[in-house]
Amino acid sequence: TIDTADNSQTSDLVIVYHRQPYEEVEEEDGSIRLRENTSPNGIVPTLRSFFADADHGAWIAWKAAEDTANPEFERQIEIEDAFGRYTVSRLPLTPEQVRGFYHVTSKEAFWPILHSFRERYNYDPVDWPNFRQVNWAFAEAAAAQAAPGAVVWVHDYNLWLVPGYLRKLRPDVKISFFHHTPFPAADLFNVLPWRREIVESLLACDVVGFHIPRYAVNFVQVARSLFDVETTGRVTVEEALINEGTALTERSMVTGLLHEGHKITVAATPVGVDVSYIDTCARSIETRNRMASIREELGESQLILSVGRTDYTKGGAQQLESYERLLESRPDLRGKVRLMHVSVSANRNMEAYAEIQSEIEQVAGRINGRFGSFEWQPVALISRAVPFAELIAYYRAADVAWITPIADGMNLVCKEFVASRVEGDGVLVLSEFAGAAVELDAAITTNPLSHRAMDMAIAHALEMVPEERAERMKRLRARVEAYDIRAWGEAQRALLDWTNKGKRVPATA
Ligand code: GDG
Repeated sequence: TIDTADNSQTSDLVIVYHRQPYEEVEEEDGSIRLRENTSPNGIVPTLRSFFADADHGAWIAWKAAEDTANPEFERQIEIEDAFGRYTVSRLPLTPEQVRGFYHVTSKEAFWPILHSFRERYNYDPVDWPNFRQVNWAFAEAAAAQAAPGAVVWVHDYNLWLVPGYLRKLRPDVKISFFHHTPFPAADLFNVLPWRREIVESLLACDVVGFHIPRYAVNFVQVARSLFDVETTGRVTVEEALINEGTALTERSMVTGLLHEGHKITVAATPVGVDVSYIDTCARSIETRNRMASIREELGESQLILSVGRTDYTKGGAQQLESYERLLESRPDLRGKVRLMHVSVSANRNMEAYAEIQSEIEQVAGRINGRFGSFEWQPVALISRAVPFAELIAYYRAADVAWITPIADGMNLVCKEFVASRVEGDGVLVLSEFAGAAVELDAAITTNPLSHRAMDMAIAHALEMVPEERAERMKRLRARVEAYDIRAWGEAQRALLDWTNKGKRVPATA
């Protein structure tokens, strides 16, 4: 246990998120400058905004040891920005630690199970003691920063063991954990041999959060399969999360667990996008000019847009195959439609991702070879990251956004597309296996594992009459605007306040 009387523990909100809140860039003279993360659409700015409510905050992230070997490296830096003052603790991790904890255990063992790809699950290379060590380091760093009774907010499966360790080090703090991925049912989750250790750690939290009710329901089922837990509340899922057209819909969920006398709130709060930022960007003169030139180049052709990380969960190859079938069965569409397929790899050095990348390149190459001509290229495959402002111009210029992951915790791309359609037109085709599908009932939902469903959905999208497009987009926009990133922030605050209510009572009360 860490002594809470130590004055260095001054933060009443500690965020444990693997990435730093700012990017470090090296200037020409070799000095290091901090700058905003280049993807303004991420959740990092939202997480930082929580510090506005804290007297002092802290953020725990990791940093590659080759950078931290520099004698001038500061393990802790103090940041003061628009949201207030906070400390960023940077844990130096060696390349072996990063590989073991992130690339192997998180990406090869956990990721496939979380997304129901049992056959991709790779157990053998896992170095479990290494995973424990890295999680312990995060827990220790959080414990060292947290003021008595502070809230510690931990993000994602790569830090699953942090809550349990932290609870031992600091019984006084309130712990909230948010999952950005799906959470599978017991038949699948319990494939993990570390299941008891992981779930016991999660049961040390005060709040365990997910995007949608299905994942919360699955977590409760897993917890009940492994421990003697009682359920303490059940609610009917709010209407905004019940789309009959998806495989992920749940109608009610348990909201509380009791484990060894400790209460855990289970919550489903779907993350949204920064609608006001996207709106401003979409309406800017630069975006409108860029969009006009994209449309001019297209001529009479319809543009189908697909955006996602290169990952087997995102279903890129299956989608391209559906496009190939479309061009095969509908000669009238040849020369009249183009697919822009943006597939950016975040983990180039991992074999599984290199494989999927080459599969995508192969199918795209085959389509262009079979159907393309000097004047018309059916697929434009983009494998490098497109700047966000450029992406918004494509979102605006597209006729159809075709987003068909095999499994996806939420999927923000489809919400960004909707937020960009300020003129109220455009069609969204969305996989029923993306968390977002339970909210977006006005999209054309489809099953990416069914050829027929995929082929019918894209054909329907290309032929949809303007009235139906406008009516669906209106409903989509209402939903995306109402449940934006700020609404998600409010929902988190409400949960954290609930957690924290003991501390908020004035000392005189
Ligand atoms: C995880 C969960 C959950 C993509 N290509 C480019 C680009 N992007 C941006 C998009 C979007 C983000 O990346 C991708 O977010 P997603 O939500 O679609 O997917 P994951 O990366 O898998 O995120 C997911 C999310 O966490 C949040 O909880 O929704 O289910 O898997 O914002 O715009 N951005 C730029 N250029 C690109 O080429 N600038």
